[in-house]
Amino acid sequence: MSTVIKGGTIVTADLTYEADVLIEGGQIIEIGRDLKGDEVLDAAGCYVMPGGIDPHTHLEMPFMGTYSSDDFESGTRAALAGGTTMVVDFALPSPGQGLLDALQMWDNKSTRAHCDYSFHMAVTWWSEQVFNEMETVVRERGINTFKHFMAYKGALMVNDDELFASFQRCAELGAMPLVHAENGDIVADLSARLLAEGNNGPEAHAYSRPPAVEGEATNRAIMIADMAGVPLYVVHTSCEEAHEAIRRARMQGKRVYGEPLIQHLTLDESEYFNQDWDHAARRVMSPPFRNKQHQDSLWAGLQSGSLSVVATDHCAFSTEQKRFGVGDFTKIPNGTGGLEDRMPMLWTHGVGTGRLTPNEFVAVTSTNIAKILNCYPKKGAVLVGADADLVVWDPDKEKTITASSQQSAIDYNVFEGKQVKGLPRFTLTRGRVAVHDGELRGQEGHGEFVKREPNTSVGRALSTWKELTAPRKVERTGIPASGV
Ligand code: DUC
Ligand code: ZN
Ligand code: ZN
Ligand code: ZN
Repeated sequence: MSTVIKGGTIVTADLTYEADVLIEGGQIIEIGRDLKGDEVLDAAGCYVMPGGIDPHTHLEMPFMGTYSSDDFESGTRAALAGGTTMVVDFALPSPGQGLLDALQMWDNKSTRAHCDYSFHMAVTWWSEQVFNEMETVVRERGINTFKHFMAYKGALMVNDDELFASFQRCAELGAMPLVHAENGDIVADLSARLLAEGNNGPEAHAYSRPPAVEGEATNRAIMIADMAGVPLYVVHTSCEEAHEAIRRARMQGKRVYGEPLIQHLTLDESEYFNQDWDHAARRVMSPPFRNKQHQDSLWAGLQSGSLSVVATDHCAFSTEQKRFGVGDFTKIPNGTGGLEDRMPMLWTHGVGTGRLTPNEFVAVTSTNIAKILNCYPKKGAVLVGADADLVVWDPDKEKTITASSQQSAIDYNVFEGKQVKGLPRFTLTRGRVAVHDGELRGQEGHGEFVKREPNTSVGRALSTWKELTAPRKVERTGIPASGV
């Protein structure tokens, strides 16, 4: 059976043109005028774009004494409702647990996915076992990205020696390290001090993680990656200090990528102040929301290309879970949702305001990350032979975001009451219509794991540091006698 998307305007990261798209066997088989198919999807007045890719989700993640509330079923259903057709989640070993063991757990969780998905592998501790298993993860499991937490001291955090060892291993394997860049030692110190002073509310979470904490760690990670000769992807870039480090590195020719979240682009630190406890706690995530200047910096980064990708870090906790932290902000589970709202919110606040063109929108929601993660043009493209992961986007369709109509399993939405203009008319996952005019027709278990090959550009065209500092044998005379 074939499907034709008729009468729309195709928008890719670099082209805008009118054409129909013919789909069969889950792939795009033809692009052109007046195409015919068994099933016809009317795209008049709409943009036909690559489905969104959210490279940063935490579905059913064990974290801070609980599990994030959206699993692969509700999470990918939310994704499709908002025009996202692929998610990349983090397989997270607890310290001491093997990588392959953790991966097995994520394989089991992901069987219910409605759309395609991939994993990043987290390195939460370091040992010969981790070193060895990294090779299997890359070569046999098709995972070419390794995530490192520079924060969450005493839990997930790895130190500089571990970062350096793991980054070098990534370089050998053609993999790319990712970092959660916050200085975990300083966060722990500031948190203890705030609590001791009686500052225990959710606003103290923001005080404990100022922009300098993120800027320092981002700079450090960039330098360590440079010394290891490997590219670097910085997740949830939230402030000017971190953006500045990334911008500078890129101007120096380093392959460093920054990923702002839709939450940081559109919500600011006022969410923590003059609000009731639940409102503020529901917005506790790391890094925290920032002020307007930082938001402007992130938008400028997307416009200029110094920041590459917009993600969500979707990690949803219910109000009940958030209340674990009443009386101690360090026990509020960190995380916010956004999977369903990323595309409509970015369209509304990016394209709708003139800050982004539709082509730039496609680049930062789909195509750039498909290239960075090495799954382009299977994903992130409207091309013959690509997977038919597509969104037929109606730029005139409007709604008010509200928890009562969302797909996510939690009882609130951080974007509650926000008006969006620009929503999917259809979302297709490998040719299957999963959303039609707001009506969901997802299929549990339809999602498949997307393998990603090692990256051949890794380790090349990076720093000259290795040559400059390689030990050289020095012939020296006149060495004074020791022990004088
Ligand atoms: N930040 C969050 O807010 N939640 C999940 C993990 C993270 O780094
Ligand atoms: Zn993080
Ligand atoms: Zn995260
Ligand atoms: Zn219709």
